[in-house]
Amino acid sequence: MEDVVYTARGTPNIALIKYWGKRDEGLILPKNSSISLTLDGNAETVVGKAFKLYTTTSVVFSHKINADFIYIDGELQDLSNKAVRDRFAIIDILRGIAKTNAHAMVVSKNSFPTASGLASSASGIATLAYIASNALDLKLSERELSILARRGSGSACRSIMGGIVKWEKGEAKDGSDSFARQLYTHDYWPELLDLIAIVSEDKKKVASRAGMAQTVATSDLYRKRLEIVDGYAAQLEKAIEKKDMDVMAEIIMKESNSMHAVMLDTSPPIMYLNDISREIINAVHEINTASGKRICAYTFDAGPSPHIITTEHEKERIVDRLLKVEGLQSLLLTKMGKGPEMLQESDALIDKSFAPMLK
Ligand code: 2P0
Repeated sequence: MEDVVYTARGTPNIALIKYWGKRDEGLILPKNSSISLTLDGNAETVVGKAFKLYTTTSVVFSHKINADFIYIDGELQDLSNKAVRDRFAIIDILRGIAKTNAHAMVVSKNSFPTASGLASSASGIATLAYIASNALDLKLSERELSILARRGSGSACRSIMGGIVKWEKGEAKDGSDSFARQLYTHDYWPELLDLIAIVSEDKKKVASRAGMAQTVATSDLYRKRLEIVDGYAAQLEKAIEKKDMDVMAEIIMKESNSMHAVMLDTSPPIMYLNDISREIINAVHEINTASGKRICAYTFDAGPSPHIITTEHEKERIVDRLLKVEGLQSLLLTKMGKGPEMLQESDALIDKSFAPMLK
C-alpha cells in the first residue's frame, strides 16, 4: 500500500452534549460522555460568504521521503514542536500497527476557516485517521478508528461516523472503552437542520485544549456540571428517540449554557461568546416563546458562532429572524452527514512525485 496517494474528505460535528475536560490528558479521555451530530459538508449558503464544511486530506506513506511532512491549508506544520507532534501522534501509532517505518506526506485543506470554532480539529483529525489507516491497508473497525482519532483530538472520535453519535467516556485507564458509536444514521431524521450563524471568522484566543484543562483545574462550578451532564445526555437520547424537538431544544440550550458557564467560572475566565452571540440567544428564546413551544435551539462550540438546530418546517421564520441580526457575517444551512468518504485520484492534493499541491 505504500507509495500510493490516498485521498478522503470528512466533516465537523456539532456537540449537543459537550466534551469539556479530560480525566487523562495524554490518552485524551473525557470527564463526561458527549453526543453530537456529524454534519453534511455540502452546506448551502443562505447569506454571506459561501463555505462548504469539508476537510480534504491526501496521504502517502513512502520510504522515498526522508521525514514526515504535514501541510494544513498550505502551511507546513512544525513537527519539532511537541504539542504539534502530539496532534499527529496517530501517524506514529498507525506506523506501529502496520509495522512500517515509511514516512508520511500529508496535505490537508479545510473549506472553512480553521480554528474559528467550526471544529476544524475534529474534522481534520478524523479525516486523517480514516485516510492514513486506509493508506496502510489496516482495515480498522469503526471503534478502532474512533479510538485512534481520539488520540489526536477528543471531538475527532465522533466525526469518524455519520448521523447522531455518542462518545462514551469509558472507565478503563487505557482508554479502550472510550470511543464513539453511532446512535442513528444520517437519514434517521431528514427534517432536522443546522443553521450555522457565523458571527466572526477570527481565530479563537484560547485553544480548547488549554481552556478545558484550566476549567478542570480552577472551576468549582465544573464539579456541579459533572453531576448533571450525564443526566442531560440520557434525557437527550430519549428526546431524540421520540423526535421531540421541544424537549430536545431545552436540553441542548441548557447544556450549551452550562459549558459556557463553567468557562466563565474558570480562572482567568474564558469568554467565547460576543454581543452578536447573545443577541441570537435572545432571538431564539423570542421565537420559541412566540411559538408556544420550543421549535429551535442554539448551541455554541468554543467560539461565538451559534448552530441553530431546528426542523425544515420552521426554517423560514428562523432564517428571517436571523437575517435581521446586525453583524451576522454568513448563514449556512446543513443537515446530518454520512461521515468520512474516500475520494478519487483526481481529487488528490499530492502529485505523483509526492509534491504537495497546495491548491
Ligand atoms: C465538543 N469542544 O464536544 C466541545 C465543545 C469544544 C466545545 O471538543 O484537546 O479540539 O483536542 O481533545 O476536541 C473541542 O475540543 O480538544 C471540543 P482536544 P478538542 O465538541
